[in-house]
Amino acid sequence: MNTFDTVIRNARVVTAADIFTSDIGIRDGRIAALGIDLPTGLKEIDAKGRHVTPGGIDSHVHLDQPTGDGSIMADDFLSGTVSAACGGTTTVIPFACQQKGKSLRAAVEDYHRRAGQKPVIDYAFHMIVTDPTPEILRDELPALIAEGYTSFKIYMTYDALKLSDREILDTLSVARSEGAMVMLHAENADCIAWLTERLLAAGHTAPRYHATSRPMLVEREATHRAIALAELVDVPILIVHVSGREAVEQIRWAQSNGLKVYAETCPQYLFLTADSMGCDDSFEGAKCICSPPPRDKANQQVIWDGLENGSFEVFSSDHAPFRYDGPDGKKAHGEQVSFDKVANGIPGIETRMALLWSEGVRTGRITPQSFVALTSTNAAKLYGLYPRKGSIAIGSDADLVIWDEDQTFHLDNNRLHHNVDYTPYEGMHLSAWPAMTLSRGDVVWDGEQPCGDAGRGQFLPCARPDPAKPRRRQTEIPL
Ligand code: DUC
Ligand code: ZN
Ligand code: ZN
Repeated sequence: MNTFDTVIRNARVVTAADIFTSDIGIRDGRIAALGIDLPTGLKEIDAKGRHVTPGGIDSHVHLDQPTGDGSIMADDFLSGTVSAACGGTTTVIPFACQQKGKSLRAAVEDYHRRAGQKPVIDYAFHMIVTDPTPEILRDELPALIAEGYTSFKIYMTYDALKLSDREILDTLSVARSEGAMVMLHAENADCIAWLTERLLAAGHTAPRYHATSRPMLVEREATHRAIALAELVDVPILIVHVSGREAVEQIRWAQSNGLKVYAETCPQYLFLTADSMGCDDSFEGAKCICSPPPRDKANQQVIWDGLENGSFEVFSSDHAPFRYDGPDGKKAHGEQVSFDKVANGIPGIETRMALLWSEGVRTGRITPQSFVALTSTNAAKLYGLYPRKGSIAIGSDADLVIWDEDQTFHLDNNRLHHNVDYTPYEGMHLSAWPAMTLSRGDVVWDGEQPCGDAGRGQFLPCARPDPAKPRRRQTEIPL
């Protein structure tokens, strides 16, 4: 009788802590053994000479999320998860967004319907809290956290989404008492509105002015304020999509003063600049409109430094997929539309892992172990999925990536599987791509074809994350 369903032979196994050569024995979708010369499996995979990492956890993606501005996201839970799997990601955490005036539970139920029988890899949900009424804070939010939705995002900008400082305090307070992880989108709404009004009045409407309307200081100010609000409530927070130096400085200050402030960054802040949104007034720059906007080369270096020195816990894609051509995407309101009306977001779910392996690990900027921590393990811990996800350990799900580092190529959108008609990283030189992705032991990408069945992905209720525990400092404030 065969002991294992699958054995991966001679893998160069990478975890967040170690690198070692081992066979990986998989049974019933889980890692059952690590060792040399394991018994034969029903299926044998030769990984000699290849790094094998935990499958990626992309803990910041937007799939089939209603936008309310006339645009429609190009990827749903099928195309988005297929694309993720082909790029080495085996778990995604998209957002169930509350609509102001409606219940949070309705958003979660709607999102489960949207996922339906589509996902090819496992998934959990973050919530987005946009309307923290006393009832929602007292009843719905605690109940949803108890059911496994243990993280939520708060926006400090966008009229349809943002909370006031007072509402943020009330919501952080519930996160503290219920043990949830809070993600913050830190940009100052009034500064952006003021700048946008002036730019438009001066006729500066082209996509590139998106960056001018959201300079680094609006992110710095909001990051500082988010940290102060969290310090007041004594609750950990995670600042999402950090774009450059001034925000990193706020985060480093908080971390070095003992505050539990975690941070996420994304490929666009390593590989794009504000110039990617155009140096002239052509609409093409709309392809790279995202918030916060990419900055400049010096800020890219600060983000690299932060990945290296531990300022960042998470490297996610912030995949927010809109097509360039067609009636639903970047051109939903035509090419003459002002920058503030262009669908906001860029695709990146499939390219995240290979970009960081190629430009981070292969260049020696970060270690393979840091790569694993940043793309998988830390997200599993921060969002209550560890150790089922995020590791290569006995008992963990057999979510694995076998890396091909023999090929070098220029990225071409035609090789990607998302439903977007461009990639912001077109033409970039890559020196690694997943040779194979396994999700719970099933091959979902074989190096040439996606091969996971729709609906095989499982919903993952999340535990209350340890990193969300407050410091419980001594204070006279009745928290
Ligand atoms: N924030 C995100 O997290 N994604 C897309 C746009 C935005 O503002
Ligand atoms: Zn955001
Ligand atoms: Zn996002």
